[in-house]
Amino acid sequence: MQDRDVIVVGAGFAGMYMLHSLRRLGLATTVIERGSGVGGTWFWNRYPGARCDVESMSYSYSFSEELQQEWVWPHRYATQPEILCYANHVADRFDLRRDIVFDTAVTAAEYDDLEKRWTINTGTGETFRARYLVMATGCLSVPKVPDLPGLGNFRGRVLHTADWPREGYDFTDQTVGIVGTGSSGIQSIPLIARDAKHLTVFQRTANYSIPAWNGPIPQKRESEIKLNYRALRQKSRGSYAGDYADEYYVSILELSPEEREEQFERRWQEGGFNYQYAFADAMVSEQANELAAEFVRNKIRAIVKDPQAAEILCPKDHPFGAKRLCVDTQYYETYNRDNVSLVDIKADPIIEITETGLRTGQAEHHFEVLVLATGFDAMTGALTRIDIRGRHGVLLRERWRDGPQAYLGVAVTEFPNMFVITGPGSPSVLANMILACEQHVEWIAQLIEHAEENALTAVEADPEAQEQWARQVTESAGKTLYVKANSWYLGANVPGKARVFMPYVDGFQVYSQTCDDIAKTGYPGFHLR
Ligand code: NA7
Repeated sequence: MQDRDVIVVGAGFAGMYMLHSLRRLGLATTVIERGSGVGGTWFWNRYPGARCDVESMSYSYSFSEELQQEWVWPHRYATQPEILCYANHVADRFDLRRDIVFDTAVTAAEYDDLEKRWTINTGTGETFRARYLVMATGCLSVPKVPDLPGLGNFRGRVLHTADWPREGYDFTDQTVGIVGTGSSGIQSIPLIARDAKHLTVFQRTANYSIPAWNGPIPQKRESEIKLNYRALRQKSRGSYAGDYADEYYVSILELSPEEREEQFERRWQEGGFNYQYAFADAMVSEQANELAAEFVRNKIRAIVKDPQAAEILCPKDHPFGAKRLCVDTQYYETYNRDNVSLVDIKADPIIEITETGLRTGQAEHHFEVLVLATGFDAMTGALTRIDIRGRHGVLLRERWRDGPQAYLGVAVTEFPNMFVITGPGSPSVLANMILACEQHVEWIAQLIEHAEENALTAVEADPEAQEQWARQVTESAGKTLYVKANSWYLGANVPGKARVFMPYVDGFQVYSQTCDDIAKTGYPGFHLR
């Protein structure tokens, strides 16, 4: 049994910075990581085409001026190998590895109310004890394998985008089927199609995707950003999405039809999330949203030569942006290739996976490799699959059966001294994740420092404060169009999961300010014992 001040679970971007911050406080900290390396989500998601959808000079740590000045991002949106290389550089630069235990999955954690200690059990049999437990387990870290009848009968190779072989996979001359057209499907389809003999895409829900227009970052642009990095990071921290791009400066409904087309075209040409975040009314007005959506549909119709395929690819059953927007490179163009076919499994659902492919109501499809780009048990999956027991043995999974509740998305009643980074009820996936992680890490470190200085033995969220926070998160989301899609934001992609909108939608800047105010005023909403 190892005794530590703090155990951090997960060595992704949140866990690495948490370790660095706790060391600065002089606290004995160990990070426990399931993988054999750092990087979290970016360690596991190695599928072809995996890259971030926030610009890399923004989607990177801001806590060290030296680090952000010295690191060179080769592309506007970095690839998974580039991001993993960065994560490894950070681990080396700040000498983090000596306090990370790799290849070790946390299986259970239990709080002892008398001792005021957490006991943490792992899959390797090693046990740890700590005064504080920080869950840096990530929002998108538990792959969701769909419950497709007959999946076990398939004789070819099955690959999940979020659990990709480390050595990669060569699709050359292979026939491939892919299920799933979220970000992972949309990023990988063009590259699989390039190598495979034939690719069949099985699409249940069409998604909105905006071109990335990715490419090398021009030297001049890089120098400008580096010269102004501090100010740009400040701007990001004061923004809705934790990014320095200008946002919410145009209301679609206030524009004339000509101005509207011009604005939509401009954002389309800028690429990526600018298309969503430029418009103040895109996620609150159905009418505005429909105009933005129809512009994208018309782009799809113009790119995809087969009109029938184009219509299948046009999303019509949910508002633009209500499922996470995708950012692509040559996605729609891929459907103009001779070796790619598209099957609409909403119209003609999958009946079963067979030994050599799959069968829908109307046809039999054969392929050698099946790619599942079917997403994650998002936001809560990594927490509920661990047996986390708080005071009196209460199980977190049970407490969250009807939907997760966490005060500020950070702390849970009955689970003292446990903190969750980018947990449900915080901006998390609606913000630039790295900045969101930094904000949480700094705030949690400050709270732990406060507890240490004041000789507090237990910090716990008040049940009423937690209840009220959860209510506010739900009410705010209910005023937007985010709730009008069966998305993983709502847990709708996991059968049996409570349908609760999990991210905080009022903006990263409002959220950070609220957290700061709470810290400054003696932590109302927490019991400090
Ligand atoms: P997503 O966005 O959850 O996409 C999963 C896709 O898989 C989506 O198209 C689903 O269709 C489809 N899916 C899931 N289960 C099934 C079954 N049983 N049958 C058919 N199709 C299915 O996951 P991603 O990995 O692409 O992206 C997750 C996030 O990672 C992304 O938003 C970025 O933030 C990075 P559905 O829409 O449910 O009809």
